[in-house]
Amino acid sequence: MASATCLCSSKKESRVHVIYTGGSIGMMRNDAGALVAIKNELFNRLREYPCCHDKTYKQSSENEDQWLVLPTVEGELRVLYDLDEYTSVTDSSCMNAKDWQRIANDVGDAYHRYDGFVILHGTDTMAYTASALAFLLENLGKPVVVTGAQLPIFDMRTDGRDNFIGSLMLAGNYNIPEVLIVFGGRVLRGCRSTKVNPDSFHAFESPNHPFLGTIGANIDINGRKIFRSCNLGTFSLHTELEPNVGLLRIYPGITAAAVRAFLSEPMKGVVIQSFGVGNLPSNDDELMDEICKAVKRGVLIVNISQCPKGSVSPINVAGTWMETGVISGCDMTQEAALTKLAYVLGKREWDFCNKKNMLEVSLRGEMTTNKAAKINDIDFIEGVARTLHLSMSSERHQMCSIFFPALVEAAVRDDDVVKLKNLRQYGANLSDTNTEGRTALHLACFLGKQDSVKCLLAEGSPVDLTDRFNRTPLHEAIDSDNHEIIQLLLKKGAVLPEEPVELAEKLRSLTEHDRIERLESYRLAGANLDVVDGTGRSALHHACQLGKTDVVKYLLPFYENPSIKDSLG
Ligand code: ASN
Repeated sequence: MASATCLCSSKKESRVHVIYTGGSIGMMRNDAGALVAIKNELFNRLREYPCCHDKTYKQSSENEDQWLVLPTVEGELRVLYDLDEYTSVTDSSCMNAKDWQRIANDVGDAYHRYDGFVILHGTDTMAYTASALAFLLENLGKPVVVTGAQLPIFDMRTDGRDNFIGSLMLAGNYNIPEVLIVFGGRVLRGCRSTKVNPDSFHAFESPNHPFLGTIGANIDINGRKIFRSCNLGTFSLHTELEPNVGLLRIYPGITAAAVRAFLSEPMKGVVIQSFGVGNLPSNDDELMDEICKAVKRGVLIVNISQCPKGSVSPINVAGTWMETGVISGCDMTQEAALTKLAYVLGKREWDFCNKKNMLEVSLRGEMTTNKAAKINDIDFIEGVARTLHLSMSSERHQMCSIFFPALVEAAVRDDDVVKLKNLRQYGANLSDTNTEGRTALHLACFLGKQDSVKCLLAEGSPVDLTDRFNRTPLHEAIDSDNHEIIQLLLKKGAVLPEEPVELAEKLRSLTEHDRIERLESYRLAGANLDVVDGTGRSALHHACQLGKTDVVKYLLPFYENPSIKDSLG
């Protein structure tokens, strides 16, 4: 057993909730040998199978009749399980999004009462259900194992018993926070799985991701392959799925009319299954035009390959059709791509841009992409607080005072105003000074991050604060020759604090080095260009003396002081 994933606890029992939705696994044979569903029989029959229920075990539970108990396994917790049999157990080929939502709801309702879940399901659409559940069960912290069988669990020759018992062992003993498929001795990520064989006991493959483990003589879990989200929120259930989504498999000779019909209203999202690395018949202008028009209408189009193995590779795609706003589905299975699209489109709180971004990143380990979903700053702080077991507000306050400056600085560097506002709402003081007396506004002006400057000024950051080098945000804006930012600061009342003699010195130096743009920055910041130094000489005097023709041409119009003009002749 992989200790990294085994539930470490002093308890001796774990509790698993089994939901029987249908499929061959729970069917019985009638006299003619045909498979039939017999209502409410599964629980009672399992009770009579010693490998599925240990009648001798003395439970710690008061309500003993509710539970079945797996026989003891050396070194593992006793798995107690109860069973919820759906009233209309169904062949999985009859299931749809409503069934996925129902299962998700039932797991959500029971979430805090169990250590894990097993969903008994038909094999035909199992990978769709497992993928949908992976998205609907947000921030999952427990295993949800979907399993089924090619042959009923009560047949003499069956894969059902091994699949069922293996799933129970996994759900009750392992801390794998994922929706899994357990089938034929394989532990697969649900949203990476696909059914590849209607007869074999190894009916499922995970073509673009290694198995998470195997169940043979031992249960071996590859802890490093388990998906652990960056998002540190607690478990929540999302139940809305957009129904107007579809899978369009391209084939040689497909007509533009067929594509148009498929992409037309009310379709909101389509997964296109293209050829090879993501190719379409790009020589068919009419067909390609239909796709462009759909993208422009706001239909979200995700491109995946018909090849079960490998990934769409946008740079190798023939033509430029993906550049019109089509999203690469990378190496997603069709099941994951379709259910992800329905999930993302069902997120009413996300705007169009956010939905598109979410399709481009891996949310549950469903695809291989180099774009990672960014960890949210607030989740980061909460995560550190949890890891350090900080519960007192003084401790959290101290931790925040360490992290906030770095996070505010990072937000300014990215010119990310949303982040800045989130941080402020979470308690960060955007006007704080660092050890050098500098604020985020100093940095934003220095880096020329205009949106951050606007945001910080609107949040009341002091406009004229001097750091320990006597520099204000206005100095930073001047030194980066950012004229827009200079104007923003002046509007907020910034003034150049220079003494005339000091200013004259600076202007002289700029003149010597032909720094006309910097002279202009000073002028915009309110500097008098005709200010004179201790010897009564202005920048223009110096420019004339040094023969700096361009500087003279620049300075002349600003010279109001008649005595200077006189002295220059
Ligand atoms: N038709 C069945 C189903 O998907 C197949 C099975 O479970 N083996 O429900």
